[in-house]
Amino acid sequence: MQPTQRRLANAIRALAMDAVEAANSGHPGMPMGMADAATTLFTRYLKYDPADPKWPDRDRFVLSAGHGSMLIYALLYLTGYAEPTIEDIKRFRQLGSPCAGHPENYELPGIECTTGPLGQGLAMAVGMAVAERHLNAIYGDSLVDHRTFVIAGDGCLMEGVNHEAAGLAGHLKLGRMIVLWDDNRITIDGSTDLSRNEDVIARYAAMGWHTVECDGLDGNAVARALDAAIADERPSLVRCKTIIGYGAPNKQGTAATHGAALGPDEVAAARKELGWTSPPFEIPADVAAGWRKAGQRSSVERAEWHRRLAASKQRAEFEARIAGEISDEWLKPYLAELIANPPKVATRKSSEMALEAINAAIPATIGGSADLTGSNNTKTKGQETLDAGNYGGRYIYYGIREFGMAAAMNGMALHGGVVPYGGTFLVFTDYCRPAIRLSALQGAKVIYVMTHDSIGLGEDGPTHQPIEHLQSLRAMPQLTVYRPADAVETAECWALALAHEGPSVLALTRQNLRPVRIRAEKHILCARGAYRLRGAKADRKVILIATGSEVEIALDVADQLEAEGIGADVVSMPSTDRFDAQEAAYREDILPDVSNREILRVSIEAGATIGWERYTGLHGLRIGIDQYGASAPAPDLYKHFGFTAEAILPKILEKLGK
Ligand SMILES: Cc1ncc(C[n+]2csc(CCOP(=O)(O)OP(=O)(O)O)c2C)c(N)n1
Ligand SMILES: [Mg+2]
Repeated sequence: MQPTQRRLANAIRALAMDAVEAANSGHPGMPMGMADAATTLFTRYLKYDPADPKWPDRDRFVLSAGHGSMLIYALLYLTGYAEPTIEDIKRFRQLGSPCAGHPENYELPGIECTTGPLGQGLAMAVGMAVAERHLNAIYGDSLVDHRTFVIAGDGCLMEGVNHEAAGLAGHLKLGRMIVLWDDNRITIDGSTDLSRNEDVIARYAAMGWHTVECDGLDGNAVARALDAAIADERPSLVRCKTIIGYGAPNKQGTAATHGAALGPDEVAAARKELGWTSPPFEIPADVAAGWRKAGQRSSVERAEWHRRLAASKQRAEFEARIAGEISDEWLKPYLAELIANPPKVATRKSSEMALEAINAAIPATIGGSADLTGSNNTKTKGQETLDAGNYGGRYIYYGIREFGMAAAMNGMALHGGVVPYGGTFLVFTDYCRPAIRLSALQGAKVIYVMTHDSIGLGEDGPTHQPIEHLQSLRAMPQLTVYRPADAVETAECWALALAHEGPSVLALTRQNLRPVRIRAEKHILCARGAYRLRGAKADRKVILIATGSEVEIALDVADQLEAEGIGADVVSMPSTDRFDAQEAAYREDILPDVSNREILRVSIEAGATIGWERYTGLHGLRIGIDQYGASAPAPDLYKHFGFTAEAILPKILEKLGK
């Protein structure tokens, strides 16, 4: 006899209880409450094949309520993915197990994105749904035709980012996105009545979503709701009314099941309640077979898809897109142009110029800005708007939704086939920060175009002038920060960002800069992170280390030092991250023995000085700004805060004892 849907769902409940019990840590309530809805989704709707977790035309499933990670681990195991194994599940939340506390995309191929920071899964799913429609517009239904499903909790729908994400999805009419809301009316602190009285359904409806409600504990009711969601052209919110910890007779419906082991007595009582007689981590043969069969549902469809791909004229191009192949052919001729005709422009303008070449050569890029298109210089000529009327466009007006934009870009990058870049002011990386962190953690190839990168932005004043931002972003692991000094460095940094697997931040100026790279070079000098832009002429006593807009000031300082017979190297350091990754001999050549007091090291960057002692040594000199800026024209601010050769020179001479 076929196991009932409820019996299949109870396998999820049992594994969730058992794994959390073994770890004495984790969240059984959410998987137990949503087990029936998830079973309906994975046995009757979701298009996926455990034999090929990366099948490009699979439906995407995002567990936005990432604390319920045992739900996805149980589903992957039961449907027949190679990983996780039951041994992995037995070691849930232990060192070395891919069944981490929250789902990590780099641990298991079946996990589309890292979730746990509530709300961001839903927001990343919006990006996945955008990427799907965009690629569909290019490659057609025969190659790209899939949906994006999300399970979100009360928490995901309270976080502010859900508003940005849902607003964007509604505007873009992402009808192939379906969110199942685990409406259990419980969060950690207790009832949602403690903190929420809004009408979530009305809110989503107001943003252009289709909404439908169902009993989330009744698999057939969930199926009817999903049918309605699929039939509607708008994105859908499926309200699944559930009971947290369903099946645990004494604790269900309470916050006690949210994030703690149920305890042996309650687990035994739940087994009785659910009619589940198997010992921990054992799945009865009929249930295991039922799940395996569900996992094979799409195998024929996948085979047919491969036949269509093999016959497609677009096959090679499609495969290259999905593999993430990026041409760098644009770079050489473009650099030659710059050297022939060095422009005196802001690096935000240099970035736009580089993008003209990049967007023409690389069809995968999708640009955008959080309502600062004309300031971030992110839109190139002929770049069409990506919207509900033209999914084939390559420029997204994200609106004033920095966090939503960054999270959507993560989703786009993780979907594959597109390379998203998006802009705002560098100071508003604070608004994007939780998503930038997830870009870094997940290794998502997202390029952040962050302009107005210092007090040099001028009159907008301290609220808009980044101070601590550069150093705080550099502190983030697996994120590469670039601050180029002119058009040549900007082009090089763009090329490096495009070639890199993970995320990059480009910090770019509002104000015009003098070209500092005026000779043709054999190598991409920025690849080393820092390089000697100009060597000392007199006996070297000083090394000036500068980034971005301050490199031209360092050159002026060096001129004046040399005039006094003091030799000074000028090191341009567009990326501390890349410099730190160079071999010791190279680092030593550029910055010999930092403890050596014979040479004074001076850092010059119009931002926080914290961290620069790493390159100057404690005895070095750090020229920066450790206070908030001010509102005035940029040249006045540079003078006021001491960013002129005239102000810096005496400080160096004093340090040298002259
Ligand atoms: C951004 C963020 N804030 C806080 C948390 C900590 N946290 C994890 S689950 C949770 C409660 C979520 O409630 P809900 O989504 O209703 O999940 P349920 O209790 O129903 O499983 C909180 C506050 C988090 N993971 N992410
Ligand atoms: Mg809840």
